[in-house]
Amino acid sequence: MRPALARIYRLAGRAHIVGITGVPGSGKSTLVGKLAQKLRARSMRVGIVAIDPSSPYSGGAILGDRVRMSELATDSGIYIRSMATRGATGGIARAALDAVDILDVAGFETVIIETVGVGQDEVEIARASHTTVVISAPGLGDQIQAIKAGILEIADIHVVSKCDRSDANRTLTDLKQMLTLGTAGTAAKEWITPVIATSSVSGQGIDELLDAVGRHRHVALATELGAQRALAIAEFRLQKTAENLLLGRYAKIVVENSKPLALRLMRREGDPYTLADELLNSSLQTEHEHDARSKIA
Ligand SMILES: Nc1nc2c(ncn2[C@@H]2O[C@H](COP(=O)(O)OP(=O)(O)O)[C@@H](O)[C@H]2O)c(=O)[nH]1
Ligand SMILES: [Mg+2]
Repeated sequence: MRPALARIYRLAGRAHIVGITGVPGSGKSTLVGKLAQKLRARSMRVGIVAIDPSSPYSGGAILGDRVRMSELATDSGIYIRSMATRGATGGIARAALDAVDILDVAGFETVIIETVGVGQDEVEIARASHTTVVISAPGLGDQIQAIKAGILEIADIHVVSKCDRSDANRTLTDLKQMLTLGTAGTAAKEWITPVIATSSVSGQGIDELLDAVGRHRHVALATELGAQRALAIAEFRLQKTAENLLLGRYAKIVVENSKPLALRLMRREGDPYTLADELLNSSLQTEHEHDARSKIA
């Protein structure tokens, strides 16, 4: 598996990776469905990685009516991968990033990642995508949810969804107000973060959103801002993979070595910090010995 993924990574790098985030129920999956539909109509191939086990993507249900569903079943221009997996330490799993590479290499021009909408993956998505879309929705509490989640700043594009609802205007005004308060004077000149009102029911704003995504793609590919982002993405990928390898290597050994130390901890012969240090040191030692032995063998 690893050699294959390694080769895939080196071949990847052509797709435009778009992250979609927002709290559960904000309309991410529905919007992704609409975007995918539009992109298909423009003959673009779309890959979707949904890091959300509850996404209603199975069986092609994503694009609405039955006729569409049967069309989709034979449409090789769209591929949807739902992954229930999350990273061992929360956040976006390494496997999700690998899945994006695979779709990239398979020739999908756009790969959309839909996040779960809770926890660490919300912040991480900005370091896994070229373009991050943050969704705020009316009817989910009277505050802009993105503020609470700490993801207001990660948006390249803001969306206020469900604009067919009468309370959406309030959300739109609140969001715009928050943005003028927060980012005065700090905006990069290459890109001004737009705020787009959409409705997956009426179709309002979907074209506008796609255009903004397209314009931001250009920023991501052809500007200094984009180059900085690309480096941040690579850094994240490296850290994520290292973290994964680290856990994979030590998890078992740590478990094996922990019993005697736990006994000492229970008897209060040591404190958690000192003993945890000892556990890590002895595990590293064991790992080195394993390594040395496998090199001799
Ligand atoms: N009125 C309205 N409801 C929507 C819209 N988009 C999604 N919804 C509803 O909002 C709920 C959550 O949608 P979903 O796409 O699953 O949100 P997610 O959890 O963010 O992926 C569902 O009941 C949708 O039918 C919209 O544009 N207008
Ligand atoms: Mg969803």
